[in-house]
Amino acid sequence: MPPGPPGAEGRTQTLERTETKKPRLWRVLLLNDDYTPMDYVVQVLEQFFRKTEQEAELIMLAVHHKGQGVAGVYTRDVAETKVAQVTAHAQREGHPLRVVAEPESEGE
Ligand code: TYC
Repeated sequence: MPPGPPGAEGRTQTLERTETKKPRLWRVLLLNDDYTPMDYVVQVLEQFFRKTEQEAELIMLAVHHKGQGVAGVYTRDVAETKVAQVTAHAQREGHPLRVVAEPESEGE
């Protein structure tokens, strides 16, 4: 028998919770490759991730040197849309740029 007050058997109880949970956020990562032009990556960061030119250059160079870097952090839907939009744009332009989304771990 489920726990609950006597006489409540078979009835559904709704427990109230006033605390709200924040949705887990997702990182959109740019991956380095040898062919995508640096200027194009900077343009993508400005256009799709709303970075200033200076921010975009720093992120692009970090990706170039370290292999990957965070372009932005969003809810899952927005992150997946960014991945799809940037991947499609790069393909149309003939660049092999790869973009992926990954969840931040709990508490991050
Ligand atoms: N490594 C590329 C080059 O030397 C530049 C680059 C940076 C490519 C970031 C992809 O996500 C990237 N032209």
